[in-house]
Amino acid sequence: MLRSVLLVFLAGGLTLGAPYTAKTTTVTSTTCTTPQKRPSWHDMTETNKKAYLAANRCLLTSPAKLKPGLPGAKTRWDELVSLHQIHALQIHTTGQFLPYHRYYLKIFENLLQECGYNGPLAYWDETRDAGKFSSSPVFDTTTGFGGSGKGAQNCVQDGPFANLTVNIGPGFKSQPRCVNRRITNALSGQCGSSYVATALKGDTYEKALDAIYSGPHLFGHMALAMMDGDSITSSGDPLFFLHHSFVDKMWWDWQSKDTTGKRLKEIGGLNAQDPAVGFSEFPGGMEVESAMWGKPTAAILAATPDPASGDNGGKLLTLGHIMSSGGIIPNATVAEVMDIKGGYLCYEYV
Ligand SMILES: [Cu+2]
Repeated sequence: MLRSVLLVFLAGGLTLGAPYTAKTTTVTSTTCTTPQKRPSWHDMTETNKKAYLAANRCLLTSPAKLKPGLPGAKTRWDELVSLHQIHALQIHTTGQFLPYHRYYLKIFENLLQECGYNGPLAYWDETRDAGKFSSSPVFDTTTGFGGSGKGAQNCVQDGPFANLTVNIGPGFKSQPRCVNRRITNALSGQCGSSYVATALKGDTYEKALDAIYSGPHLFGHMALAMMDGDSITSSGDPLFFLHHSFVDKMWWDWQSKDTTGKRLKEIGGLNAQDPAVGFSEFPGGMEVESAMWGKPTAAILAATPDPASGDNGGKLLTLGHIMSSGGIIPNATVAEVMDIKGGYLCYEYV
């Protein structure tokens, strides 16, 4: 199958029962009167583009801060990637996929602020570049992320992320490797507007979730093959956050399509992967995937949150589910991230 050939995925043992005490969430009472505007990268000011890229580079070259540290993390950037790694089996092919990645973008935004960037996050309106990703301004060498990688490892060799090292991944390993990607224009065709429209047609959260996940989200990953196309640690490439803001926008567009507000409270799915399914895009379930990619190490399991945190011990995701960031920002509930203009979050896509 095209998908399984082109995209490398892994999964390992289930993380149920890992020792972890969830902190109580910070309940916010803030209101959102002037939401920050998140532009497509195409429309971002050149000043903000350069400052945004510089802050990403700063995180990639700053030492890790968390105590106790996250497994394998040597830089502040590694901490962000490690967080994705330790949550990998809870936030893909589960109901948590959309809310956790929305929260993950907030964590990322806070880290950029540590490095002096106070502008908005940007998304990549991939519909504008569908079928011809490689000619997108996103890959500019001075006002973008640099282009497709080169050599056997597909290391990015131009732009702000050339010659930088990420220490998390591949999969559940922690090994130094370059920021790498490989652009395949043909696969990017399915990030086009007709595919996005199709993905947003579902009338329930779970239908929209599945269609976004296995549609433009997955094809974007396949077309970019960030960090070897590894779904556990693809956030090692800063480009990940532009793609996932696009994914977040798709969810928001679906939520906003219903004007009754019903979709601001609608959630569903599991809070952790079903081992028999694993990553849905890589058929065979967790055991097959782990034969190729290994399983979470003891250190990763020890750092992994209880997947049922806030869900009353059940397997189904609820609005009360508590999401955590390893201490980078306060925990948040799924309920808090449902509305991007709800107070805890305050932004809009333009
Ligand atoms: Cu992810």
